[in-house]
Amino acid sequence: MSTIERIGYHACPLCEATCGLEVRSRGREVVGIRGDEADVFSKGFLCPKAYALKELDADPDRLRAPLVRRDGSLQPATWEEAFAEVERRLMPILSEHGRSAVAVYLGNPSAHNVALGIYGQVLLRALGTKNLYSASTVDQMPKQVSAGLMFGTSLSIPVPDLDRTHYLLMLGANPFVSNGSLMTAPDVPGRLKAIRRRGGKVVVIDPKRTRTAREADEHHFIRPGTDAYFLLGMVHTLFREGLVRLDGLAEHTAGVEEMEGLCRPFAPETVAARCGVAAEVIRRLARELAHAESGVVYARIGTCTQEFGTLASWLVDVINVLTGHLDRPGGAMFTKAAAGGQNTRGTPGRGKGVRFARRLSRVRQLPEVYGEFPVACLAEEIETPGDGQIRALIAIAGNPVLSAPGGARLARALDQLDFMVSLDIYLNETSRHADVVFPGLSPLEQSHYDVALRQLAVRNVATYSPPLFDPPATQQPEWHTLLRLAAIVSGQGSDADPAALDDFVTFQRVEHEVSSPGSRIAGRDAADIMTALVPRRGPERILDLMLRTGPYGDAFGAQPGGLTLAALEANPHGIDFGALAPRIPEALRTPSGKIELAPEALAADVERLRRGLSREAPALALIGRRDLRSNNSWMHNLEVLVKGRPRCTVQIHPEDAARFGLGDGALARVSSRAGSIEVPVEVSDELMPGVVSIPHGWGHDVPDTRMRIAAAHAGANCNLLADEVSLDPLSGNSVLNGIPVSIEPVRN
Ligand SMILES: Nc1nc2c(c(=O)[nH]1)N[C@H]1C(S)=C(S)[C@@H](COP(=O)(O)OP(=O)(O)OC[C@H]3O[C@@H](n4cnc5c(=O)[nH]c(N)nc54)[C@H](O)[C@@H]3O)O[C@H]1N2
Ligand SMILES: Nc1nc2c(c(=O)[nH]1)N[C@H]1C(S)=C(S)[C@@H](COP(=O)(O)OP(=O)(O)OC[C@H]3O[C@@H](n4cnc5c(=O)[nH]c(N)nc54)[C@H](O)[C@@H]3O)O[C@H]1N2
Ligand code: SF4
Ligand SMILES: [Mo]
Repeated sequence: MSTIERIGYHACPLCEATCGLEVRSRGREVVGIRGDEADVFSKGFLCPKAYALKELDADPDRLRAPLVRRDGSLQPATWEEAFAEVERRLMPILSEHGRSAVAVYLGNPSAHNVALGIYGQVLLRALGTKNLYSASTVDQMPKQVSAGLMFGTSLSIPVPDLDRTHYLLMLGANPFVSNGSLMTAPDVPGRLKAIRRRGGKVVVIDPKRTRTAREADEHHFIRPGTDAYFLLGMVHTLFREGLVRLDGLAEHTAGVEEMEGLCRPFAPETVAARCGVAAEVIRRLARELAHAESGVVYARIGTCTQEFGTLASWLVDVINVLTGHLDRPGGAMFTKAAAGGQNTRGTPGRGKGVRFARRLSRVRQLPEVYGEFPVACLAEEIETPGDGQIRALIAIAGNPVLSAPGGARLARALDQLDFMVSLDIYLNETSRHADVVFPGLSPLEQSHYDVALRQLAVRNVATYSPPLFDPPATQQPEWHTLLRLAAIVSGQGSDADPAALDDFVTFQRVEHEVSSPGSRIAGRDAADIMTALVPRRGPERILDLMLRTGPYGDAFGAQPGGLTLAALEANPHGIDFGALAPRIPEALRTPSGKIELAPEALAADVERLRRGLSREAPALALIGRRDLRSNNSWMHNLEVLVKGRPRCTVQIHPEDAARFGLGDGALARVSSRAGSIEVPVEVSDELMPGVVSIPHGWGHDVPDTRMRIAAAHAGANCNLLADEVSLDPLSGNSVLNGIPVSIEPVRN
């Protein structure tokens, strides 16, 4: 064993903050992880989860060989056997029932893993299924819908210019714990504290007095699911008090008058009772924001996973526009990403925009959004017989049995499938249902570039991390696995050569690029470009293509000194392209070439909001929460993170605890229309009275998994309380916050 210590740099792939890590190793063993002080963006920051990468890397439960179901149980198999089994089982389903009989589910890590991101799309194209599902419809889809309609592409989501703002109004987010989302910034806590240090103000709206709320200047409780009312009350105030000030945005904005009409029924006095925030507070916050030297409204998952998720997401940016804070330093700004940004491609300032509902789901007739159906439809599409029924599933880096509503039903449905494939690093609550499981790699054995998250960063930054370790000889990188699956579903068989396939898909991509009118290499020779990419292969080759044709790229010689992957390799701590700069109108891709303030679909949904005005709040409403030492459902097999007091508890206000006869530490049964779970009680005056909180991602007490530590810290699955029926109609996003529940002591 080598005694020489090696130092390598790698971006943390766990959450959206993208911290740079310094990893010390001896041979194949990680001996230490700390923040990379020289990282241009994270400057040494990390959170406790980063240390757990060492344990994740070494976790003996992590899968290291394919598994194939034989005689009812999953058994280790060779790669050839596993691909052959996929071909043998999947091809008859495709030929007998068509492409859409095979569904795909994409989980959250596919947004953090460049191989899965790029080659997952290759598989999808080869498969040609209409049945695509993902974690997006239990997360941020509402924001993608509202941003697409207003600004023209699915990731044209303005982010708060955290480092320069003087006023931040934050709803439904707890970045002291989550480290931020749809707002990529390492050390959000530090950046929030800096706002206050420079004399600015932070206001938090949340049904819980969270860690973030405690660190803010002001916090107000809000009834779960009512943010759209609160925000419309602010819009109303802006118009009523003459605070609307578009300045330079005026000539680029359509729909201001419509917006004025739409907010009329929602005076602060009218919405106050519904949302639980006093009219005077709503009015004052509107004035403060309008008068702030620079300011921004930012909202995240609490405002998305609710029945008015798309409306709330939209109104956030409506306020940013009406107060003149959009596209201004210190306001809500558009990142200009080095790679992959749709709003850096094509004709600047105008585009095709977005279209939804091009088809409807078979059983419930729910509209498609960005090519996917709500994950809440997955179980019924598997269960319901008839033409178009889903008969097979490919699950990639996802655990919908725990992360989606109605997990028990979904688990039963998965067992009814004729065939299921999982790509995962664990045998867990979802992959245990598969017939073939392909293992992923340790994050440290993979290269890393955040294609998606860098499009939402609060600075324009690019960082590439090469793999720190070679994968074991017995393992294949995930892009190989995805290419070989693509070959199988396109009829080339299970023994197709990944290298040849990779040449083919890369060449297709290059051809598409040189024939795209707006491309920086439009009209160039595709073969020349391929030659310029030699000797790279796989994700690196495509990433190099994306970077070089991106806004900072060298455009293959046309812009000498421009960005290339080689330049990133030479700068392991990242390259900083500076603070966000104004991008309106250039960033717009709407057909009108304007910011659409009142898109028809959103305006039409305001009527639903009006009808709900007089609705009473449920006696008890369930919300979710995150924990600094947890990451959705899959970091629970690491002792460093799960040791200590149980994390999966129901938090409840002392008055409610007394009312329902619940003591701290007692076991409670929480029930909803959909189901019932038992969890220990944690009495906490941080909760709004009438609101209880349970984190998601727990419930590891099912058989036939291989996560020994997680099983010993099982917790309960709160998504058994969420149902498949409640969703935001515009985005298909599930309602996971504000679920009416009852609670009672469990008596032994
Ligand atoms: N009630 C409630 N439910 C929620 C939420 C909530 O706030 N409340 N949040 C929602 C949100 S925001 C999200 S993003 C979803 C997440 O939903 P999912 O993506 O379905 O679930 P995860 O728990 O992220 O599961 C990730 C899976 O990927 C595997 N994995 C990790 N790394 C890799 C890799 O490199 N390769 C491969 N192949 N696999 C890998 C893990 O083992 C795990 O099985 O959950 C949602 N569910
Ligand atoms: N440690 C850790 N970090 C993570 C994750 C993790 O699991 N653990 N998951 C990652 C993922 S996938 C994501 S998407 C992000 C999410 O990042 P965030 O959006 O910051 O997510 P949360 O920390 O769950 O904060 C959501 C807040 O919304 C509040 N809330 C609930 N309902 C409502 C409501 O109706 N209105 C308002 N105004 N507030 C409400 C909750 O009380 C909670 O404080 O975090 C990422 N980072
Ligand atoms: S904040 Fe996120 S990216 Fe940074 S170290 Fe923690 S988990 Fe990793
Ligand atoms: Mo998420």
